[in-house]
Amino acid sequence: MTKKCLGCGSVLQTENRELDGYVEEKDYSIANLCRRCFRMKYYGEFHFIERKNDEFIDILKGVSETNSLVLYLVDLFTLTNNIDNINKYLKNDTILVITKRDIMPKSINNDKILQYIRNLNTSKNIKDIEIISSVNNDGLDELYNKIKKYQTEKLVYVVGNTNAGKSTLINKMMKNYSTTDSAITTSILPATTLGQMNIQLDKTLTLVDTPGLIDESSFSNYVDIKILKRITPKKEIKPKTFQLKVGKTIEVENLIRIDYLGGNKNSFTSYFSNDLRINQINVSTHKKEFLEHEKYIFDVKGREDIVINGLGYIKIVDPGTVTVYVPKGVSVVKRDSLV
Ligand SMILES: Nc1nc2c(ncn2[C@@H]2O[C@H](COP(=O)(O)OP(=O)(O)OP(=O)(O)O)[C@@H](O)[C@H]2O)c(=O)[nH]1
Ligand SMILES: [Mg+2]
Repeated sequence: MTKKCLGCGSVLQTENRELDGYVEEKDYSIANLCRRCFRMKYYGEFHFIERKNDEFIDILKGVSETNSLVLYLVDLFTLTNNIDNINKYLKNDTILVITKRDIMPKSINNDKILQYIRNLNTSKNIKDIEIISSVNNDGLDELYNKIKKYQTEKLVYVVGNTNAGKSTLINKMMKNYSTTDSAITTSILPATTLGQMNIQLDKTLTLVDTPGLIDESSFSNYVDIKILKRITPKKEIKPKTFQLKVGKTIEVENLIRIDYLGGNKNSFTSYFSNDLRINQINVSTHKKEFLEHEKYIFDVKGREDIVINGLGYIKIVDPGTVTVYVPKGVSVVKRDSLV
């Protein structure tokens, strides 16, 4: 009989240490974690995994053949108007769960976030929305009640992009609402969960953890683990406001840069991990490395955010023209301001 890793859901195997689920032969009979999960959990050692999204899409297709309720998790920090793209694969009733509320400033009103999402005209499958923080336990009772309200079968699938916080939520729900705990591996790395895992909360509810969709346009795919740790916010973000005249630029270390090219004196507020150094300099003195980046030009109508996928965003109050330089492959989009 095959055995699964309780951390990532991959099938345990002793043949190939390069593949998912590897354990040493001598440990197989007692192991309940693969080597990768074991090293992550007990030694904080990270190991990037290459993943193809075909697998994720196959899982969604499988889910769409059931009548189960789906929890679709979206990280508030990376919220943009393409959150609905998962619905081309799913027709199940869905609760949209916006995660990691704790890292966003309290000054952002939850009603404003809900309004932003409603304005997107998301698909009819989305029956309800809940904004949560698994870390602070915000919104979890409300989410639990909504699951009970909309649930049609025992199985409820938890899906979303990698790093959205699926496994963290399930661990927390087990802690809160079950007599047993789960210890699914969670980490800042993309693709931590590698296989489906059924986690039974009680007799009537089993949550199914799934591997996430890798968002290839996220910053997290273009940096090493050291930088990934720094760009990932751990605490409530402290926004920084700059009053800029044309010809000035804001740089976030040597990661990205935003030049102010046209408009009156304008207010820019940055929302990035507190660990990152953000400076205002003259456009003409920018660092050379930025020349390797991809360049995007935006005409801002005012009260809009420029979102750099996976890194953060800048709110711009008045109309103007900006140029944004980001590593090639990272997406940059404009949205109505969240605040
Ligand atoms: N600040 C904060 N961090 C969170 C929260 N939920 C999850 N995280 C962090 O986000 C990262 C990803 O969490 P996971 O639970 O592993 O995400 P996942 O969706 O299961 O990711 P994959 O398994 O790769 O698909 C981890 O570093 C978590 O600690 C939250 O509510 N607040
Ligand atoms: Mg996971």
